[in-house]
Amino acid sequence: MNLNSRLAIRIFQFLKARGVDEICVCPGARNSPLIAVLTSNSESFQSHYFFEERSAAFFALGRMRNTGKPVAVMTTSGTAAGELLPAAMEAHYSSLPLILLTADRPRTYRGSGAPQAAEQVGLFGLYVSHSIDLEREGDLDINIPLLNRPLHLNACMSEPLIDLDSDLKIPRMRLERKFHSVAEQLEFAPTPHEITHFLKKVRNPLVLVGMVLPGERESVAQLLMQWQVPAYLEGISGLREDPRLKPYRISVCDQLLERALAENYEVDGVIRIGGVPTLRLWRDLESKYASLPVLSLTHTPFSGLSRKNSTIHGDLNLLCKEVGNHLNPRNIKIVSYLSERFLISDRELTHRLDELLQSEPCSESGMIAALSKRMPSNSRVYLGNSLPIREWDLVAERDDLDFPKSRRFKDTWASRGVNGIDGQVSTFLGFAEPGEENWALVGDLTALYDLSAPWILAQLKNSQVTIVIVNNGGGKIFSKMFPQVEFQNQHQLNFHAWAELWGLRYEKWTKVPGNIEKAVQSRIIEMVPDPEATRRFWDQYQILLKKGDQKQCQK
Ligand SMILES: Cc1ncc(C[n+]2csc(CCOP(=O)(O)OP(=O)(O)O)c2C)c(N)n1
Repeated sequence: MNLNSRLAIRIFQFLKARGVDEICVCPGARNSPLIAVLTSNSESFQSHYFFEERSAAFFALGRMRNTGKPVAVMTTSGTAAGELLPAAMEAHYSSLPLILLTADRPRTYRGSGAPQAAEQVGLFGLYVSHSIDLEREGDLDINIPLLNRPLHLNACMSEPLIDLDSDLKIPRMRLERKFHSVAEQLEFAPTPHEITHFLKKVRNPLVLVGMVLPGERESVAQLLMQWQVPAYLEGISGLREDPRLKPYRISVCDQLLERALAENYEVDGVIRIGGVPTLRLWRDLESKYASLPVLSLTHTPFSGLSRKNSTIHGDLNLLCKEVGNHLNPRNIKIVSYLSERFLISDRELTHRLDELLQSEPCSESGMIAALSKRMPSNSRVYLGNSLPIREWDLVAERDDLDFPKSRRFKDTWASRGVNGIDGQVSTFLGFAEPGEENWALVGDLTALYDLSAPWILAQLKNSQVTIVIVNNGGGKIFSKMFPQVEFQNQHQLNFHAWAELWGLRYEKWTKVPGNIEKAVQSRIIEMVPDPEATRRFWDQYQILLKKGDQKQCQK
């Protein structure tokens, strides 16, 4: 047996030992030795076959979020390897253990410019914990840790490429290691002094909850019920619709601090739980509210702010327990008394917002609100960047149906690591769960970015998905930011032919139907909002917010 097969076997042993069960395979000649070993061992891994590496890597992100396990994506050499960079960046900031397995020509080809020979080692820069160059099985140290971030294995394959004895099996690994969660990997230190100090000192806190992993949601809910402080819950926190949190829930994200102040609740500290929040206030904390203290409790190591703040990261189950008792208990009663009017006024504003949505059912927000109400219960929802996630947070249905027996949305997720509009459909397809209602809501440019994503659907057994494209004719997020229409890449395209290409059902909605059926077959729904209604909605919404402003001025 020559070097290639032995190296391939070693690599697969390494992956198995780290809990990898799924590999996204993008075939080419250079990675043929790896594929030959893999196909002879089809019982060891579930393989998903792609022709396009970028989609494959984004799909792997969705699988990791779905299963909680690391996933490998394997490519041939050259630009194929480079296609993995965007997903590696997203995995880095989302703390997902994506394994990038790239085949390469032998080391002697480096810098030669020979066909399909490129400088692959170090290609992913800071976005991988290690970039390991492998030419022989002995090069792969089986003890290299897999952290919650990408890892690059670069496998040099010499010719002849395939030298397998038929039906060669991957020997069982002696070292059986399980995938370690963040909590297991990190030594959990006692709560640092600055955290306890922050929690004891803050009098009028505001909590912002970003993305929380499903296994950590109950701990966060318990913490919020214990604290009873006003909390803004993003959709991807999975807690937005939790009826137990309704008494403390702030529903409208805009002008939060100004509206709180208008009701005499002067926020003197922000506590963020989970991922970096999407709402505007988070950006304002850099400038307009740069002096406001911020404490972050998060499962990723990123503070999400360039200025001074306190960030502690680890398993939120542990963190919530640890910090729960540190908010000054005397404060809890005072805070709920002081924040009462703020909460009431937010409920009034939410009520007026809901009326507005009903009066403009053909506006973009009106359609998203109606869709969220009529979606089958227990749907798994994936939200694209950038307007869909923001509009969902503002207008989607907030109240659960029959908690805890049934949930309105079983899970809600988005890729908020680097907020890219690339690979969104592929990530959603990885996130989709067989036998369940899987819904994606993405913008039109976002969909256009990932046209090859449905390729994998044919390999997903029993997975029905619904991809809703909000086709507003370009990057409409920019219409709110810049006067020049050039930013928007406006277009007149529709997605009918795209659905046809992949054999998907197609519907076009200019108004959300009163009754939405469960998906019996994967489908694409093109939602085309009325631009005039959308403009009227935003104008009216600004007026609603201004009324709050006037109240503040009067004071
Ligand atoms: C890969 C990538 N390129 C560019 C951007 C910058 N960007 C943010 S939003 C956006 C437009 C999105 O348009 P669309 O998908 O139609 O959604 P909408 O404007 O309705 O939110 C762009 C280009 C990005 N986030 N990611």
